[in-house]
Amino acid sequence: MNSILTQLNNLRKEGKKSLAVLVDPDKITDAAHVNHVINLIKHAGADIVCVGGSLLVEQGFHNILREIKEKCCVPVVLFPGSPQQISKDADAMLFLSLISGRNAELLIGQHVQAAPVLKKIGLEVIPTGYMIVDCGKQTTASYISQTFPIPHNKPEIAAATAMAGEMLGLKCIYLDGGSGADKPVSPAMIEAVRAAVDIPIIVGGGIRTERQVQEAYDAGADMIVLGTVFENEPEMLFSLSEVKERWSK
Ligand code: 1GP
Repeated sequence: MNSILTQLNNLRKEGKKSLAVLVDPDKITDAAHVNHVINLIKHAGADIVCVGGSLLVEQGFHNILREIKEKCCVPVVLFPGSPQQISKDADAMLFLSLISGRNAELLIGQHVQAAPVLKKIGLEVIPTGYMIVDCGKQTTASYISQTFPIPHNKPEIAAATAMAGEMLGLKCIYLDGGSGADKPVSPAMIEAVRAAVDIPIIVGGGIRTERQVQEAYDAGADMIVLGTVFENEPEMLFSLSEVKERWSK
């Protein structure tokens, strides 16, 4: 089977889009809830399940991940908030370098701790330039990382940052307004980043409506990530993923 990164690159070449749902293991309360989430993912057309969070306080991460992997038919990709969220049960991991910030631990420090473990378990790593964007309120990702987000109305900063990330060898860019953002990353910023780099662009944070999904795809996002809307109104996944199907036709 192709690696997840190869799949993303191939879809991009074919002009197709993808949709990921983000599952925060802390927000899944019991087995019935896990099953409900898995059923929705199966039937609503998500391409990838991302699992992780900036701050996990419950102990269920590895069990929930295993259960999702066993029962779900789509690839499971780790979106880790720390090296504790590494697992051989996933299909791949976004190896996040927080290039919008200047916190050395999140640019290279935690990677040094994680690298030997990742090598040992043989997990696919996707070197990802992670960029936190100010989308209306301070988010957990921004607070926990102790970094300033890129200002919402500064697409040129985002473009230059993404460009530097690509030049450093990163293989995709994740523009993130942060979980529960008031508004998504602007189409103008996505367009500027799209024009600046030739690698897949993932966009998440604050995306809740068909129009926002459409705008992100139109602006150049290759994959969008839905977290909060999936937690609060899981059935919305059906209509939001239809936008992807329509776009890709
Ligand atoms: C957060 O991009 C993800 O890192 C998803 O954000 O929860 O706002 O959908 P939401």
